[in-house]
Amino acid sequence: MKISKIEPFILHVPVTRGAISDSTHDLTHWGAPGVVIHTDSGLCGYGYTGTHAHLPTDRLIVNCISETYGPLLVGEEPHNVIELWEKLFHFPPAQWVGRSGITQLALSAVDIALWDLKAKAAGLPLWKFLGGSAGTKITAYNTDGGWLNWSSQELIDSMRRQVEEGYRGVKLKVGSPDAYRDLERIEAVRKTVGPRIKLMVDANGRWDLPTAISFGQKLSDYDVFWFEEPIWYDDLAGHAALARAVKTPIALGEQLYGLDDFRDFITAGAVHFVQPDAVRLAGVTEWWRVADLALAHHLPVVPHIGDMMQVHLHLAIAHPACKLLEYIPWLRECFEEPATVRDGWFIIPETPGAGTTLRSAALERYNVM
Ligand code: 0YR
Ligand code: MG
Repeated sequence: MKISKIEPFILHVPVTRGAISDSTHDLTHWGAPGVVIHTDSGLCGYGYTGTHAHLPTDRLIVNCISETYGPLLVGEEPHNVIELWEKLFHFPPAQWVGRSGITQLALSAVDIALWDLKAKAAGLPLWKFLGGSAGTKITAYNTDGGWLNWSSQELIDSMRRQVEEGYRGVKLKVGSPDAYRDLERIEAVRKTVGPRIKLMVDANGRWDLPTAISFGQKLSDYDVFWFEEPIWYDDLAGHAALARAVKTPIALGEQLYGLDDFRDFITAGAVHFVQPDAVRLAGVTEWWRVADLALAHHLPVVPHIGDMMQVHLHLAIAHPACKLLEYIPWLRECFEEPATVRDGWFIIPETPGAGTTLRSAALERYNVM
């Protein structure tokens, strides 16, 4: 099998109820810049990354895919994923400007498309190709019910609905200018969902260390399961200090771009729930290395799902460090086999590949290229 053509796309898909906010971002659409990798066998691999649907920035990503990586891929044997990953990651002109950010997001899309192809060529869903078993139970926790721009009443109504639907975990966005507002919302949500539901809070990197420490010390009053991205993403020493100062475990990883970053945070004791995202840290290849690293430190892996669950569901089923996976349904209608939750558990996908194959109707409707 040889790669014959690289076909980029950019999807912009509306989010829940028109607009959502966390402490740092306001979104109306989720972006999926990505690539279809065609082969001379007729098989196609699909891979994409996840963005806040800003077209000029998304164009930088697909430009990197098609102009920089494309010529390095055409004519190659797509089964050689690790070798191709190394070739792209270490391509000197790209490495000079990259190693994180846009080049990593572009490499993620390519790597995922290659794994999708590899699993399709084997006729297996990726989780099975990677050695996972069909009896694996992956619990869903819902992030799409706790946005910061919603009123307290909207928040409580949506949290109640999620518990009725069977979710065993819910995430609430915090990081408001007034931390007391966040504490009141946490108290109201804990009252609504009862004592048995996992309640996570996520500040999306907004606070400074003193605010995070004083806020973080109150979280155990509400049995908060984890405190996510409390302070600036790259502040390793700050996270380590916070982890020593508060009882609630720290979760992070969606803004880290590679194995070296995760090694430093993990060995510094600055993270407890490890949240690698395969669409942000250079694909399945790098994600698996990070998950193994976490496993070696006996830390749970709970992927951030910039892909809106598809490939991460396969990875979560296959990797022994994963038991819990985030749920956000924004892209569901785009896929041939969308990730689905029933009674709070993810259904095990059956279709060969990485779960990334797009419906042609979705490509027609949402492609903004
Ligand atoms: C919206 N999940 C997150 C969304 C999400 C963000 O900006 O991207 O909330 O990535 O933090 O845990
Ligand atoms: Mg987060």
